[in-house]
Amino acid sequence: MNKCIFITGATAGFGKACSRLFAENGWNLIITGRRKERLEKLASEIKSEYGVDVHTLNFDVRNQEEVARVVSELPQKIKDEIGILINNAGLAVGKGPIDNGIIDDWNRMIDTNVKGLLYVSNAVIPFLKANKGGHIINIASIAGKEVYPGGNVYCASKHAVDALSKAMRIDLVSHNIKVTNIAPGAAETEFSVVRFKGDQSVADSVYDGFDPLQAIDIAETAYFAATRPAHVNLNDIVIMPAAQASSQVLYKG
Ligand code: NDP
Ligand code: 8X3
Repeated sequence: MNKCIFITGATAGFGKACSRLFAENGWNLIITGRRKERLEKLASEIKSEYGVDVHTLNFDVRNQEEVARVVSELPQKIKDEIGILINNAGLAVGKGPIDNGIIDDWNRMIDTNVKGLLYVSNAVIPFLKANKGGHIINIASIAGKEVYPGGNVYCASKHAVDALSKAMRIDLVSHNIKVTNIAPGAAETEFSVVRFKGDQSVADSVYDGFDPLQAIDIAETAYFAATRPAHVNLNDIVIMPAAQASSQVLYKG
């Protein structure tokens, strides 16, 4: 397996934790996100802490032309080393009944979580094929397995990710490309601050009274999946806080 990993959404949360963990284990990185300053700060920290190569790509996954152009401009030497793609960039925007839905919120979720994942995959898969194999790890959600009140469009977008993981596995098996779907429950990242549009107290209340997952838990899961022997693939991993029995059942003592 080539030791360069392409991680979307590395400026925060799961993507940032994956970047650090893979680098700590000797992987060169291509890390992406819209917030350029954060990306470059992370790259420089990782380079000095772990001595690996880090390439930053600054794009919005919703912009197909930009995704295709920026990825195609990577130096050939780096393209030749890509072995893993983690499709992580994503978000929820708002939570409430569908009849009060805000069209712009719906578009942001579908354009980012579904179309963005497709655009990045479309740009990167040719390199995995050229490199005679690889691994795609899609970050889905418990919201892609279940539907909960007010989750409508976010849940639909993550059900789409779940379906795309299955479809990619079928379509790419003959190219020696593994596909793993990771479906986390509640994890404390910037996810809820984004979902509740900057309202920190509502975001904090999501995690009150129980121990949520942390970004490192997802990074360790992705790393475990990525480091199985060549003949083994983990197709689908649901990872939940111990206190969360389902998307709606959270035990808060
Ligand atoms: P964070 O908000 O902490 O991180 C999200 C990352 O996605 C950021 O790096 C952000 O970068 C990037 N991103 C968002 N929109 C875009 C865009 N349009 N273009 C490029 N990058 C984008 O959230 P998490 O780490 O929690 O979320 C990561 C993934 O995990 C998401 O797909 C989310 O749906 C999923 N997930 C999260 C769970 C949770 O409870 N936290 C549970 C289950 C799944 P930037 O803003 O700099 O572009
Ligand atoms: C994020 C987890 O339960 O808020 O995907 O949908 S949840």
